[in-house]
Amino acid sequence: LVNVQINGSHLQVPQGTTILDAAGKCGVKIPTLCHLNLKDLGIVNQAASCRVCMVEVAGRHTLVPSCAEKVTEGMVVTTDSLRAISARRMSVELLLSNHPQDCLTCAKNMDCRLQRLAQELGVRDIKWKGARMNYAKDQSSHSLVKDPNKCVMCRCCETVCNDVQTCGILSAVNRGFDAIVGPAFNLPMSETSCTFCGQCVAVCPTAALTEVNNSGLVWSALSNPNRHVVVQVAPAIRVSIGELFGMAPGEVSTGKIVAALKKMGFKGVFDTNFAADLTIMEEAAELMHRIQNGGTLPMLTSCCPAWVKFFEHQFPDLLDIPSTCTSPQTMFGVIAKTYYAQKKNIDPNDITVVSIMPCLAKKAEAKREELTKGTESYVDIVITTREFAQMMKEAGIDFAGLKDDDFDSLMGESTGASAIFGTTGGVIEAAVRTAYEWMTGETLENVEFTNLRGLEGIREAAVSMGDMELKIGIAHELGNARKLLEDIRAGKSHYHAIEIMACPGGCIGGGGQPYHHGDMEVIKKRQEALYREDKGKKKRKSHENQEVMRLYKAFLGEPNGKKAHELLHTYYVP
Ligand code: HC0
Ligand code: SF4
Repeated sequence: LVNVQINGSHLQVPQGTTILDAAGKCGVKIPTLCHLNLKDLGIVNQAASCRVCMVEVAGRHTLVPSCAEKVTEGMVVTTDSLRAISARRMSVELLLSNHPQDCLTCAKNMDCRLQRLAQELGVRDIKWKGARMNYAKDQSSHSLVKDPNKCVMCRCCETVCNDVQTCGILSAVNRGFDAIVGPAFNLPMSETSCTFCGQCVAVCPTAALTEVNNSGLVWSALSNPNRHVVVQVAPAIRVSIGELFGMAPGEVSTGKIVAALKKMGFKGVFDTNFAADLTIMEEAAELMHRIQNGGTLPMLTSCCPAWVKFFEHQFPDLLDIPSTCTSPQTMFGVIAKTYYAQKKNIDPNDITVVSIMPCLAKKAEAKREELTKGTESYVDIVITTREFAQMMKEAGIDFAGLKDDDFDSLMGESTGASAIFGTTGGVIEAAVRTAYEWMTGETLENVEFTNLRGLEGIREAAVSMGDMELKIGIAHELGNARKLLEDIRAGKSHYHAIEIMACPGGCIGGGGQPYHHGDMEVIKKRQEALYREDKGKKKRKSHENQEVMRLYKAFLGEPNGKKAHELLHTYYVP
């Protein structure tokens, strides 16, 4: 332990602690901008570039960045001297002098760390006026918008993209005044190997990286009397959206979401969980088929679109191992424009399918050529949890005060198995519940496979199914996925099935979720809520979903059969 003194308080901290963390331990908050500490991953952004956390250390002539400087025995630190405060304010003023000051109309208004710092440090005037960066916005992708003029060079996005996701899309380009973080040669994002996971957006302190906002498209569809607009809500939304209305992380608000969507004028309010049960029917059938017929193993889950992009870009030699099932989002769109349209006697061309997803990659997924059959799209508009919350605010909906309502029928029923899709480990647990009963012919009494649960980056478990041991691997975050994929490529993988989700914790930590600033406690609360949802359901296996059963009987035929294949399966392109 090391003895230090911070603003007059004496404390002992372990060797290697930064001044910033030591100060936090004695209740002294040092403002930061570029600092990002993903504690659970052991990843810290080492940029120390913003110079906002400067403090005085006795005996040193210059101020030091507290995020990078480690404490030493007997160190005496002052964080609130006039010199430290002035230096901090000057750093913020310098950043602002080269930053568009359009806060009122900025996508991050009230959610921007630079704005908050300016407010907390009482910046009232910017002494430096002069040239500004003048880059074009990159709006080349369906998922994210990059506005380099708002880049403050904190390099949080770079840390996440390189160290967590191992995608290596973002790094510092250009020098001096023109320096920004972007892809090599400042290529448009759509021309890079970006997976659109959106984790860079999730950690960007300003609006240099934001989602493509589609809420305007939803409002115009809703106001068009000729459109029959239906909506689906992903599993992970219900445990996070409350956070944007002052509710605690993990409070479940399914009924309020339905009530809000009905108020907004959707003609059908449906559940992606219904489609998740449908996905399990297809995926479990495909897994069984592969096991029983000597097909390619391991089979990888394929519902996470950032993960799909990742293996297409990085492992083009392994395109035969992912399941061919499309995601629940896509399956929902397909069923809405075929079965639902028929049942309701509506021309599919008059239906607009809106998805509410915790994910930016889902926006790009909806536009994938393989999933749109030419020009006709199955999912028309995708908005994130954040965009949905914003729309409710625009409409003056008092979310927390809404009375619960129920999803509409035909595509509204769901089981506990689908509830857990939103967390890492959930999809494979759901698949195992169904595969177990189909492979053994026995009833599965205890549906909770707790050894598949948790938040470690890579997990594994074996499940006995009659005389077979099903070996399962699970990874979340793409860097962890890469390790499992490299083992497969090297012929060293012993799994039958692998679940992969690109974001920390799975969809509950998606790039479109309320900002959690790398706090895994928030993710844990959302995860616990999903498992509570599952526990509270009478039916907890996807094949017990009666609406799904009726869909097969009346329309699809057999799981993994001919029609199901035509409509619900896809292929991958390198
Ligand atoms: Fe997910 Fe999904 S579970 S990817 O995380 O599989 O986004 O919530 O909607 O499609 O169901 C996201 C969440 C989904 C899909 C489902 C899957
Ligand atoms: Fe990297 Fe994901 Fe951001 Fe693309 S979306 S730049 S892969 S972090």
